[in-house]
Amino acid sequence: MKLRDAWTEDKMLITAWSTSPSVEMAGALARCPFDTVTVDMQHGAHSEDTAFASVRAISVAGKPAILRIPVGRNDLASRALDMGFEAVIAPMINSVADAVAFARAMKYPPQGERSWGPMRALQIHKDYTPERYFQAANAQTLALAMIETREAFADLDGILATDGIDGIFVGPSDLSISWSNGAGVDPNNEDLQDVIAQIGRRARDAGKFAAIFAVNPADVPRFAKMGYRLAALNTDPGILHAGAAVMLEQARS
Ligand code: 3PY
Ligand code: MG
Repeated sequence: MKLRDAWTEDKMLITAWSTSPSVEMAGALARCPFDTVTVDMQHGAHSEDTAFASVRAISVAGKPAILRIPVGRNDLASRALDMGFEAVIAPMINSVADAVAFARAMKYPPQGERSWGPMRALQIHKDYTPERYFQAANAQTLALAMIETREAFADLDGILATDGIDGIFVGPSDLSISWSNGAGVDPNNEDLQDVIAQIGRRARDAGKFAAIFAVNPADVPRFAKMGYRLAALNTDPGILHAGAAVMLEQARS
């Protein structure tokens, strides 16, 4: 398992974000120079079939894989680890109780209540025997709790202090909706930037990883200065459009 080791080098990692229910596309993203690929089952169109096949396609390219589960699907969090994903992002963790339930699904006893059965993970993480996997999994797999509402921000210290939560992942779009009491969605909202900076700083102070979704490439170095060490860079259709725009501009010039 590679993600935690890469992260402890204290460099900004950038993840591709796979929303198309295509194993080929997830594999192609992994062959691009991203550090990792996130498969999105919350808003992305991935099914369990395409997500679980994607983890293999991503690992064949030598990259760690992350899964975002749908809201409250902690059963899928355990299952994602069994399939070989190294990290799970759980959306809408709005309270300590949400964080505890997610962490318990992610960690083996005594820390949590993940049930044993990582047979597919062992095919992907070939360096591990079952016993070594059991000993390493709680420390190596990453539980990332999404902070994307006012309620989550109000409970941030408790969420950060939750045993088994390895880091937080900020969702700026939902946070902007919550922050404006539903007036609109604007992930670049100026008023939010101080809040985003504060979340990054408080996560680092608590010894937890800070991650965030970046709509624009220029946001990534800005977030790095705030202490974030993982940024998702747009989504697969966004990457396709941006690449096509650059290629077509050159082709038509
Ligand atoms: C958000 O910005 O709300 C997200 O969930 C990013 O994926
Ligand atoms: Mg969101």
